Parts: sequence; structure tokens; C-alpha cells
Amino acid sequence: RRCISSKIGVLGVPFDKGQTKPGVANGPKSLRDAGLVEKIRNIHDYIDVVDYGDIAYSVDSSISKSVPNIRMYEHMVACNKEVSKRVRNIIESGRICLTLGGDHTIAVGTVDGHIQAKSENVCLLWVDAHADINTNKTSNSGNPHGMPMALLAKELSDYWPYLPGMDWQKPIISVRDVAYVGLRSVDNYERLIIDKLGITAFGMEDIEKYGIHDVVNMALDKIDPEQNKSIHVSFDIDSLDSLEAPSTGTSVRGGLTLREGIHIMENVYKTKRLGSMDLVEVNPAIGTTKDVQTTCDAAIHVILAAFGQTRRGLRPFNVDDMPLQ
Ligand code: 6HN
Ligand code: MN
Ligand code: MN
Repeated sequence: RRCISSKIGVLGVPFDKGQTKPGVANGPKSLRDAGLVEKIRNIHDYIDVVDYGDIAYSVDSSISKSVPNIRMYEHMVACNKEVSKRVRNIIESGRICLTLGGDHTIAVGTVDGHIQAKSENVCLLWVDAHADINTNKTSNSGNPHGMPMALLAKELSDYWPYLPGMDWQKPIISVRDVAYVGLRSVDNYERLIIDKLGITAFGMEDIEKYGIHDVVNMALDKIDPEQNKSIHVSFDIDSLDSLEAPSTGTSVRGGLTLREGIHIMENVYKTKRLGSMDLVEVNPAIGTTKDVQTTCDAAIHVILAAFGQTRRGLRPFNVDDMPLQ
């Protein structure tokens, strides 16, 4: 059995300005405190993990309130610019980038950085209860964490006003290269956008109908038909059911089981083309201590599956027989 060495870079993005509930900035800390990095290292002997710590960014306050109905606009701009640069560097250094949120706003930067590093040969699997494809005109909340897909999509660039400070960010992914899994809370205009642009979208009812295995394979077939793209998975922990991941800001019941979440990432691992993964919206200020443990533990299981943890067990590295007495 030959094993390919896997190099991973972990980046924390303690960003909470894309929504209004305090606590989500401590997502990276809560995952690290729960032993995430050690657990990734322990998957197998030939794994190589570097933790790059948390990002910091500085804000240009002169652009605040320059775009209507985007809360904390200047923070969204500055944070994502830094995230993009850091993710790009990590991927260019030959590592799979694991970005820990923070709220989902940061996916603008992670997907941008991934696409820069891989010269656009990227497809995107968005695992979420929500579609996160509001523009500032369609959003009912004004919360940037409901907008990252709309900022990334080429097909929506004409629906945005001029965005000061975002010149570095080109809307660089076509919705043809995007698939959703887990949807169950989609706003009216988001539904219109998905239908009008024909975005591949598997809601919970599709998972009931086809099962998670077929749904993931159908999604990947659609966005990476030649099996040659670098896969970006943006995993919002609220894709999981409220019972599986209670500590998150916009929880919706009737979601994925942890087993389904793990299954998605096991299938992605098997492609050997995971280039970058986000794990966002873990909020350790929501719920009891037990709820936070449950949520972090679920997030860690999903991440470990992405990096080769298998439920059937892994044989010891470079060993063919049991120790003699
Ligand atoms: N998330 N569609 C709602 C909004 O405010 O635009 C909810 C967004 C949730 C975002 O969970 O990443
Ligand atoms: Mn989301
Ligand atoms: Mn969500």
C-alpha cells in the first residue's frame, strides 16, 4: 500500500462582523482548544500540518457605509483581502488550506485565494442550510455572511454597485462550477437567482430522495465532470441539524446528520483533489458547554474525514504484520 504524503495548512479567521451575534470570532480558538490540529496530525504518520495562527487586518474607515445595506462593509473588505492573500500563499506553498471561521463572509477571501493559486481551475461545493447568495439589494438582513456567493459569482457582477476597496476581488467563479448541498432556508430572491442562473442545488429533500452518497457524486460530476479541478469545500456548520451542531448563529432544524456530513467529506477525500476547505459559523457563545462540545466535536469529525480519517480504520503505516510475542 503506497501512501501519498498530505500537507495541510490551518488558518484561523476570527471574523464576526458579517452577522450580529457575538462569539463566532472564537470559532478558531474553540476548535483548536478541542484538539483539532493534534487530531489531524494523528490521522496518519505521513500527514504534515502547519498551523499559521489567526489573521489580523486593518480597516480603512473612510469607506465605511459607502455601500447601502452591507453591515460593517469596511471590515468585510479588509478581512477578505487579507484572507485571500494568506490562503493563496498557503496553497502555493503546496498545502491544502483549512480555514477556520469566523462567519461565512470569509469565504469570499478563501475562494478568491484558492482561485488565484490554481489559475481558476477550481470548483466549489457549498455545504450549508443557506444559499448565501444575496446581493445588498436582495438581502433582508444586510448581513454580509448571507452574501459571499453573490460576490463570488461571475454571473452576478452586474447586480452589484461599485464596491470601493474590493478592486482586488474579481467575481471569478462561474455558477456552473458551484453546487449546493444541504439547503433548507433559502430567501425568495435567492430562490429566484438559483433558478434563473440554473445553479446546481441539492436541498434536504434531494438527500431524502437520493441519499447523501449519490447527492455528493451528482454534485461533483456536475461541477468537475473531467475530474481535473481543485475542489473547494465551504462547509457551514449550520448545514448539520440543530441537534448535531447547536452552537451556531442561524441554526435550522431538519438538517444533515453528522454521518451525512462525514460522508460528504469522505467522498471528497477520495477524489484526492481537495484544494481548500472552510469550516465556518461555529459560535461557542451559543448554547451550553455541552452544546459547544457537541458542535466542535462534529466540526472536527467533518474535518478529519476531509483529510483521510476513515471509519473502517487505518492500518499502521509501513507495517504488514502484527508484533510478535
Ligand atoms: N450563513 N439568508 C439569510 C440572510 O441574512 O441573508 C441568512 C444567511 C445565513 C448565512 O449562515 O452563513
Ligand atoms: Mn453560510
Ligand atoms: Mn448557513
